[in-house]
Amino acid sequence: MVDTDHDGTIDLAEAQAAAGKVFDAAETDKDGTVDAKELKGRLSKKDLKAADTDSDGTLDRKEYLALVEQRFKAADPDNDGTLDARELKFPAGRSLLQLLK
Ligand SMILES: [Ca+2]
Ligand SMILES: [Ca+2]
Ligand SMILES: [Ca+2]
Repeated sequence: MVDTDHDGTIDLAEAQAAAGKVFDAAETDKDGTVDAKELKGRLSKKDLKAADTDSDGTLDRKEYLALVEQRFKAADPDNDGTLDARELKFPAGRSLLQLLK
């Protein structure tokens, strides 16, 4: 689903496109941000706080996508700019996928 060009790997653009859709779907009260309730367990309280760079208790789209980029980089230890199935199975890859579905 995330792998829109079907090459078997996920690049950052695909991850951010998927994350943007998740953000829009999760953002049910249309106030422009997602709070813990809207995130439905995708993020722990601690992770939400760490990603909430303006400390307003919620994540706006920019904060959400910045977190996706950060997790993408953490999940890409060979630094080739794509995540293959093997990389996605590691904890860092799985924590990225949580933000994409
Ligand atoms: Ca909201
Ligand atoms: Ca915020
Ligand atoms: Ca890689």
